[in-house]
Amino acid sequence: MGNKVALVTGITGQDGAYLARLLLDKGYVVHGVKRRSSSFNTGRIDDIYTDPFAKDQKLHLHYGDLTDATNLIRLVQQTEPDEIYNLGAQSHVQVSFETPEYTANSDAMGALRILEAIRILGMEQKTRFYQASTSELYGKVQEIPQTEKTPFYPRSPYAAAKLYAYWITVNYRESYDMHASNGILFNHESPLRGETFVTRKITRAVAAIKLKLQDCLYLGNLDAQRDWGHARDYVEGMWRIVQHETPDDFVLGTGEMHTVREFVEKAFGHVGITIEWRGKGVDETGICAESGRTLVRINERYFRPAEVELLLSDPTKAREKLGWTHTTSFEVLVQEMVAADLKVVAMEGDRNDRFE
Ligand code: NDP
Ligand code: GDR
Repeated sequence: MGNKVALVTGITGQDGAYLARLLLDKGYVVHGVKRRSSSFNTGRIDDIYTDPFAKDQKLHLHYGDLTDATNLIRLVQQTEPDEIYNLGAQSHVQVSFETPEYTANSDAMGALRILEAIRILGMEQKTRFYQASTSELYGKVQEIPQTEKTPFYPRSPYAAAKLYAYWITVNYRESYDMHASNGILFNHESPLRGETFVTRKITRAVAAIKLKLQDCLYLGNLDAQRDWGHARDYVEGMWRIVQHETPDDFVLGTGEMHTVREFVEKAFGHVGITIEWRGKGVDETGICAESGRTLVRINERYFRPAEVELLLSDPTKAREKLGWTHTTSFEVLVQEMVAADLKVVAMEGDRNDRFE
């Protein structure tokens, strides 16, 4: 038997970069879809894409976009994948309030376009499909902790678009006997996390403040609670979902949650700064206990029109059926991200204010 072939949308993102490494390590030929961009957007995978012309190159990149059905059909036809991982998305919840239609087009219709490509090409029995579903589907709290059976209540255009993608995946599985599965993944982070998600925004700022390149970190809702794991663990979970004999939907998470405030305290703690909180609501500030300087302030622009206050997973099904569990603790995750950003920020110098 030859190498298995995987097609990955969103390969230039955080999860795409970790998943591509995992699949290459397992001997796959990996085809990744990258968007045309006016500047380089392959920074996260450059180290595994060193020589595109090498004879034994197992990673291939193709231009494409989830909003372009013709492109997706052609890519599926050309690459004949055994497995498709649909990780591509406009993935920022707050940005989705500003670009709701585009978010629906890429995140909801994108999933449909790939499923249709598989069907149009008659590949329902050959190609397995993974949809990057999200704990954002749970939105407004209906039940804690959240399982595969917890009702959904999306709270953003992003979550509403992902709700469609979730159900169309279930529907194609039931209608056309396809191996199509959803991973309902809780927040997962890493040094490769996008700079405008809260964890990376915090660890970058902590590094820049420590290196005296930034004065203050501006945040929104400090009380939000999230179930944060490491992306490396979660791409292993995605792969296991696709290998599972029967297609199904699985929650992946740590079963532990923390507030944004705790994340801030932990991150500063790793560079030897103790944060003391003063005031309430928009007037709350984080003060450096050692120097008395104000290092954290609240800015209303980071509050969302509708907030998801807390997310907490119950990943029992994944543990029992897939043998999957997270291996990186919250403590180690924060430490790894701060350590990585100390290096990144030192190299980039005083340009950190771009990442608000
Ligand atoms: P990122 O934002 O880091 O990556 C998103 C990827 O999608 C990038 O490669 C991006 O390209 C690509 N993309 C965006 N729009 C399009 C489009 N129209 N056509 C093709 N590709 C596009 O996200 P993550 O890696 O963190 O997440 C991966 C997936 O998992 C996403 O679908 C996300 O919604 C979902 N998810 C993420 C969770 C998390 O905590 N990280 C939790 C649950 C679900 P470019 O690099 O050019 O911007
Ligand atoms: P989330 O991640 O919305 O959970 O979506 P994000 O890190 O953006 O926000 C987490 C929580 O932190 C609060 N917050 C802030 N968020 C940002 N980005 N910037 C701030 O300054 C800030 N201050 C407080 C937010 O209000 C929120 O409550 C992520 C994405 O990866 C999705 O694609 C994915 O589906 C979900 O995780 C699971």
